[in-house]
Amino acid sequence: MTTPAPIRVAVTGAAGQIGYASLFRLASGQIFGAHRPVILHLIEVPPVMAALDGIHMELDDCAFPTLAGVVKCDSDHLEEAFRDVNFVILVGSIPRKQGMERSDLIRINGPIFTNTGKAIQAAAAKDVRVVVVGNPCNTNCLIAMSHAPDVPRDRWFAMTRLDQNRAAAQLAQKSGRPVASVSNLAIWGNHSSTQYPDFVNAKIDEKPVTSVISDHAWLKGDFVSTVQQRGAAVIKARGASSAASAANAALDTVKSIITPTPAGDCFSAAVYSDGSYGIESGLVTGLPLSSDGRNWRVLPGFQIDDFSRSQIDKTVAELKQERDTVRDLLP
Ligand code: NAX
Repeated sequence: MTTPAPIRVAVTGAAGQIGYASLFRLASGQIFGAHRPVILHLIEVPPVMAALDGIHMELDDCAFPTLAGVVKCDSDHLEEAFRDVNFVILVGSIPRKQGMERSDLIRINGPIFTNTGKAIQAAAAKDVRVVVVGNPCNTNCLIAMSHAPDVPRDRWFAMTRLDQNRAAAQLAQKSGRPVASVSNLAIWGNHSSTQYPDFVNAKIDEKPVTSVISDHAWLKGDFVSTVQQRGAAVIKARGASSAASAANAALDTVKSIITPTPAGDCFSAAVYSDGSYGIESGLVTGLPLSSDGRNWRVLPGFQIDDFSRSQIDKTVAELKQERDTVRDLLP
């Protein structure tokens, strides 16, 4: 059997908590298959480059048969960093600190994504796909893609998968069913406390969640708010923000993009809106998606009742506000 060409995967913020928790699974063959060699491009800010040497040693020490190479680059040399990469996971950014407003974070992290978008356009492989994790991920994705107009819009994703996974876990626990029985679970809007985890269209054992869980007040109340506030709850309990679960969700996103979505199911990611479901076009918003393994589409036919509409409108309004905050960063 001939060995397939290696896939090049770049991770920014590679020495941070999410980066570190992602690299070993990317290198191990779990994500792209046991026979697909992987070359990792590890990207960090210059003061943190020494830490990448240690991570490189650890990757070597795993002796993964699928790891075909490691490229280390600092963020002052982004074109070199993204040279010929097929997948990019953009984690590198400053996490929100206590007392920091969301608008402060946008102004600090937004500029990182202008240069990143330009460098991806200049250097990445023609088939590049990009998953933005660094917050505010929807708006950062919008900034990066706006600076890479030659990279088709359907290659850009912002991560709402952690929210999908969190929501699935809550529904499974409430219904007493295994998490694998939960399907068709969409996250609408922004990856923030306004996001809407859609229980109306979700299913448990192929049946509508609303018919399996009779406590509809819980669905509209605690369920939605628990998912919206889960990141803050993890920080409070752990003293640090979600890391392994966030890395897991980033890798789930990659797998969902490259794997056909089962019939009757969807996966959640934020993508460039085309006006579907009455959401203004030109925003990066969470939508229900389906992939055939190469291309994806927004799934039609999701039922939007009055409750869902009001939730979606609220989170989309926040996305518009974020876009307006960074207008000067959008060419
Ligand atoms: P860490 O502070 O542990 O790691 C971030 C890393 O990025 C650091 O090592 C830093 O040196 C590096 N970095 C900063 N600027 C960079 C640049 N310009 N180029 C390359 N690297 C750069 O944070 P971590 O916990 O890993 O979180 C990273 C980002 O993910 C944050 O923005 C965080 O808010 C976001 N998250 C997004 C989630 C999502 O669901 N979309 C959930 C988890 C997480 O909160």
